[in-house]
Amino acid sequence: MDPDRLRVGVNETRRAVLDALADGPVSGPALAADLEVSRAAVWKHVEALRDAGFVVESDADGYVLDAVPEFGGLAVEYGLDAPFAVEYHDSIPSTNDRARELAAAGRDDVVVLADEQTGGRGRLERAWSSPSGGVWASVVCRPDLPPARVSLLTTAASVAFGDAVEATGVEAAIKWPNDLLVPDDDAARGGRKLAGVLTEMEGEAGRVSWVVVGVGLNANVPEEDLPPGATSLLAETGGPVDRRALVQRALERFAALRDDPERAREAWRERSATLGERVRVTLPAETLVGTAADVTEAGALVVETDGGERRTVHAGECEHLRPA
Ligand code: BT5
Repeated sequence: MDPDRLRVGVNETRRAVLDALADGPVSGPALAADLEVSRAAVWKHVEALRDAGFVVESDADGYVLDAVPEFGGLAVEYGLDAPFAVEYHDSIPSTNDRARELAAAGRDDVVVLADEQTGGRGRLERAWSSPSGGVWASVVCRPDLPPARVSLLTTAASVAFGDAVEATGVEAAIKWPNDLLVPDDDAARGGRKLAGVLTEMEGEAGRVSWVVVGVGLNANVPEEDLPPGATSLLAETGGPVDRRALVQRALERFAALRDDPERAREAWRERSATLGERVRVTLPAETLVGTAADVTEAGALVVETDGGERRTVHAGECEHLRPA
């Protein structure tokens, strides 16, 4: 079987039907001939698209696509200029858990997307609140990277979602390593948390087998449904945002940046709330206090400590301190 068929999986024909509908009226028999499936199969796919919220009219010239649903897997795939298939769930325990299953089954470039999570996870098994209305998304990648460079994907995701947030008119800064914040006057906090990234991977002998990059973004979620210190796009803009456009923009940007580490790092620096700040970084065995000087191509933070050392940290908790 051709690898592209495997990659896109069961939705491939449905997506082909959708793409054909997008190009204008097309008759059922013509579509069946083009896609080398039966007319009954075309009809079944059109019905499934209607069930998913697409408005497909049929007139004398054939099927016409009149409207795309607000959110959902095919809604995000439709018009997406990036190589991802999207599996959507109204509610799921954790998109990262589902993405890990798909990764273990050999899938690549699949996004698991949910409106609500009932068991969302942060780092270190912390809970992640994921009420309905959010963007809870996990991308399965199979990059040709050594494990030490996987945080490049976290960098790319933070920048990509930061850019997509900014397109809604909300300012978003990255707090190393994985938070998107809306800046406020509370310097210690750095801002209110809008999104976080949880990257998980499996590999052996210096080679990554798969990576799951999970992003939680408080989109159309009321602030009162979130933990203290968090904010949402709904709270910042005063109205719901177009999650379909936001996810498409983020996925397109992520696909471009993961292939261009230097650009990802540059964009990260520009969006950083951490660089130049006094920080305290808590590592398993010690705590560093100093100035956040740079981020490496692999996504590690370079800290100039008060003791005059230059240290590179790959993972840890980072707190922004008030200037001395
Ligand atoms: C993170 O962890 O920031 C990574 C969050 C990743 C969530 C996504 S959603 C899609 C995918 N599927 C999953 O199951 N997870 C990923 P961390 O840096 O450990 O931050 C966790 C802390 O943020 C919690 O201890 C709370 O204090 C706070 N928090 C929890 N829910 C929040 C929310 N919705 N918005 C802002 N802060 C939150």
